[in-house]
Amino acid sequence: MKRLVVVSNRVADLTKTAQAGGLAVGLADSLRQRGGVWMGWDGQTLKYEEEPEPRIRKIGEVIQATIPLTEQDYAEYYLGFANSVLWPLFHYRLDLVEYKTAFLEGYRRVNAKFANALVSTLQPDDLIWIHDYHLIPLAAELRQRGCKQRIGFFLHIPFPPPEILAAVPRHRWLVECLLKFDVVGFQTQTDLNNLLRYVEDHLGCELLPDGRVKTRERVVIAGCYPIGIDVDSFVAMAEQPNDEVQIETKRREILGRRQIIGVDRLDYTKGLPDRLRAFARLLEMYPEMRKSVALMQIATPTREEVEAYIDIRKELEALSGEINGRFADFNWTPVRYIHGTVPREALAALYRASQVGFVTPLRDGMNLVAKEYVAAQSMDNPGVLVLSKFAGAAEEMHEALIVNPYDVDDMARNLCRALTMPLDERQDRQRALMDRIRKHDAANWLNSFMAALEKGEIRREED
Ligand code: ADQ
Repeated sequence: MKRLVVVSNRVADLTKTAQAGGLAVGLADSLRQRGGVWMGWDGQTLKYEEEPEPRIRKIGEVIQATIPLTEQDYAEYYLGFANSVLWPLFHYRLDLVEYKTAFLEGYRRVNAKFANALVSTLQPDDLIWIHDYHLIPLAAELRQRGCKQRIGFFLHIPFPPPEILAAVPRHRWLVECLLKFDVVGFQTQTDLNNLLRYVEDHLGCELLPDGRVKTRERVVIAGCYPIGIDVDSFVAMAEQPNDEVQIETKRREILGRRQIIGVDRLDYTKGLPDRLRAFARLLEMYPEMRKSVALMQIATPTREEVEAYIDIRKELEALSGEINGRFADFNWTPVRYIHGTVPREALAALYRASQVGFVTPLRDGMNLVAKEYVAAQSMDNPGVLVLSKFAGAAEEMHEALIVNPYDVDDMARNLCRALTMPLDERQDRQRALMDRIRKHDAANWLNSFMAALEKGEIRREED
């Protein structure tokens, strides 16, 4: 079996994988079986003139290789090109793109640093798997250094239509970089189609009948590999009793109250302000819902140095205060807004104790919260998933109540429908959704991508 080399912006903590999510666990297991390397930034910013050697740690059969960045790299590559250009651009938010030439230079410089650090650890037979938008030029950099190994890329976030992509300078270069990989994987068919349309219209590439892209140098497999969760381990976690959540749930049961739950990184792509407005609209449109339902929104802070993230935090705090001010009673708080992270075990128990999972991103690569919510439900009395049509997950999770995250009234109506849905319909939907998340679980994602990378297998479009 060939060794696997995984590269991502940050490295998962390989000593703590038992508590981590399905993605990190799956990749780490695969690395352990095959032996391999996981390389990424160590999260530190240091002052240096000469690039330091990567820091190597051996954890069982896996080598962890990390490099530090400079303050300038962090500002231009991470906060700049990755999170102020590519992140908004790929989420169709041209209004939030802040393009600067220095950001592009920083992005190229850091990708070159990754390549320099990586080449010294590579063996001729390695399979290299690069993750996400931070590292699009990495295959090109590696090829320049003589790397002949098979290299795959998986994009965790959406890929925009050519009309949006073309608005950013150097868009052609970005896509040409993607075509230096042997395999390019996307979350959904929509993302894949966007790439295919671009390479055909802007680069004049030939699309082969089996779906591969022919360039002057190589034939690239471009495929759709929807990411999933480790369903069984999430089910097991949700079935574990959690004292604090149980006490809270009992109290709600006595009072006859239901709970709607939202769990997200605090990001403008997640549609949080309109989600809160939709909940307020539910209370307006259906006054009988007052005092009988509450919204718990857990939002983990991220990228707090980027302006757009400071704004969204302020907006949400103001909105939750406003809704509570308007509707709260001495013994009922309609919105519980938690600005922080909840441990995974508590999260699983909270999903299970909530009658509605409310997942309304304006645009999302996949959205694993939607899948976790379904995995956490009990078949005896399952909750209902209300899901944005713009989450990648909506391409497969048809039995959720699918909503338009820009339409507050539509979301309010569907919340009401979810809260009043009869048991047999909830069970039918739950059964079908469980089948789907099992079919597209973390192992399936990993195996199908690895089959393309290792054996050149082409994945056929499924239902
Ligand atoms: P994210 O944008 O981070 O991921 P998501 O897929 O929902 O979005 O994954 C978030 C993970 O973090 C989930 O496992 C969730 O449980 C956890 N999480 C989120 N908020 C939390 C909180 N407040 N407390 C505790 N845990 C929390 C990116 C893309 C997605 C894509 C994934 C995987 O943006 O579209 O699905 O990568 O490819």
